[in-house]
Amino acid sequence: ERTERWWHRATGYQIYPRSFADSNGDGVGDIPGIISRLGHLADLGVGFVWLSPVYASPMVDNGYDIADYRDIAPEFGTLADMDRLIAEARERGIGIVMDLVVNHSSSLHAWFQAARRSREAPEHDYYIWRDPAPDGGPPDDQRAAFGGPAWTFVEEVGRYYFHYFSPAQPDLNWQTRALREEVYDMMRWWLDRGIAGFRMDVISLIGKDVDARVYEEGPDLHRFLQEMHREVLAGRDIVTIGESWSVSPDTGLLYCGRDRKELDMVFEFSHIREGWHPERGKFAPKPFELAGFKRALFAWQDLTRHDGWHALFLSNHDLPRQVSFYADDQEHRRAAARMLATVLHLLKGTPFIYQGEEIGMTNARFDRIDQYRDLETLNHFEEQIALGVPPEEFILGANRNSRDNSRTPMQWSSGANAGFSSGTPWIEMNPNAERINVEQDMLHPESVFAHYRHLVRLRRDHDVISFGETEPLLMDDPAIMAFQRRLGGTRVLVAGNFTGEEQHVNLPDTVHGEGSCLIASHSARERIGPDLRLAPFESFALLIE
Ligand code: ISL
Ligand code: CA
Repeated sequence: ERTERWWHRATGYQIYPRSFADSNGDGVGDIPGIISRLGHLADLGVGFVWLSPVYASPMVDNGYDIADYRDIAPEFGTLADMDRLIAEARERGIGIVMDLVVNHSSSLHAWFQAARRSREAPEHDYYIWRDPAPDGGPPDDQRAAFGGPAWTFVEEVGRYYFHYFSPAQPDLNWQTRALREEVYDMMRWWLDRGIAGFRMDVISLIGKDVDARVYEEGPDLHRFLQEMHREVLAGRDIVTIGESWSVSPDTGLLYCGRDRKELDMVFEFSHIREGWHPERGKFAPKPFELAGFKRALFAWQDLTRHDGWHALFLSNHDLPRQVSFYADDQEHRRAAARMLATVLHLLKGTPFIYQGEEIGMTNARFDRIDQYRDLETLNHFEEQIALGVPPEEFILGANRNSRDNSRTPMQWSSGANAGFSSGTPWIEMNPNAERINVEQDMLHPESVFAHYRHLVRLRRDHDVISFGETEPLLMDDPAIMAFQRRLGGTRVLVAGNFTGEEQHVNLPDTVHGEGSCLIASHSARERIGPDLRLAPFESFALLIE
């Protein structure tokens, strides 16, 4: 059976360092800023922080382009600051999980600089090179995820290198043993500094076979993850979370099954993709449908019933603010934010909170392309406009699903720049910062923060929440998400209304009963019978023993 690990009862918190807290007024969040806000995280009760990249980087992709894996970007601080963050977080019982970005490096990394100078350099084989086509053009027509061709030419070696993302992010060649050794060595170096684990960026891409155009879950993925486990992870009391855009219930346990010796859990995106346009992608608005979303989440609950583990999230730095995307960021914002938290955090798995989510921060609205900073959005804008898409139409889709609308700075107070920075923030603040911020939220009787804090504690204190089985209810209902958790004779009944209208709900007789209210957004509930009425965006959980 399962041995209990610390992260089974913990809640994670994602910090996007650029936008969290700026200590020196240059408009960019930094590590001393994070240290100054550790009290906020301790108050919330989170067990660990997933820190988006803080390594030395030219910041073409805000740090997801690493130039030195063993140093910190000067705008974020120093290695000494990082050590201090690890130590001070630890004193508060919070582990620091680093972002491991090893599908690619920055083109400014010393490895790539050596690789591009000579075919004979040992580092040349750390990257993926192909000869030009007979006409001198790229080897083939593969495209990069951030727009443009996936191949860029280097004069000195007369070859093209492969980049799944931007040209500034050349893919590392995992087939080269020496490269893998370098990565493992670097991981051990960080673990020895006392970090609590890794979130592994697009890790499902490392086994790719470029010639066969197989990127996700390529033939060597699991061989490499098992090797990494043997060489680095085994025997350490850490947590590992892989990011995989392709993983499905069919392949999930290959990453995180008990006997696989690979990862502890994966960020999977099936529920997220439910909100995207099936053909036209993330920049084409599409109304959200709850039924498909529930099917996706419950399929993973079912998968992880006896083996593996579910990483639970709705938002991150690549995704829109959840209250805006899935619920209501206007009239019912507080109830909606609390409802989304209730139904996600009471599932089985490890929940993640994206900075600002705990106060119900909303997507910022941008009207002009020059308000955007993200290379993905800017490149897609160019491409779409060239294809004849009207700019206003593109901006509409971008407001819904671009990465920047959720990357605006953390809103701490009603002061200048919401207490984020005394200078000019690197990206515009959300204009609602004066109203929606940590200070204001904590004063409010319907505090979103207080609701999250409560959920974090419930998970820590109740076995049924950490380990109980999940039984979906009303699976096809387009308005309500409801389920039961069960462990021994204890059950928890959870329900949330995803609409702005009152809903009349008929739960099966078998779940009716009386108990104690664990959490509620409206008035406390102690009994469930026929014809349950749920107010707009109401949510609650009832413990029945
Ligand atoms: O959100 C996405 C799907 O269209 C992509 O923008 C994103 O690249 C994908 O989610 C993978 O994300 C991770 O790797 C990228 C980095 O830009 C993202 O921030 C990171 O989370 C490349 O390192
Ligand atoms: Ca700063």
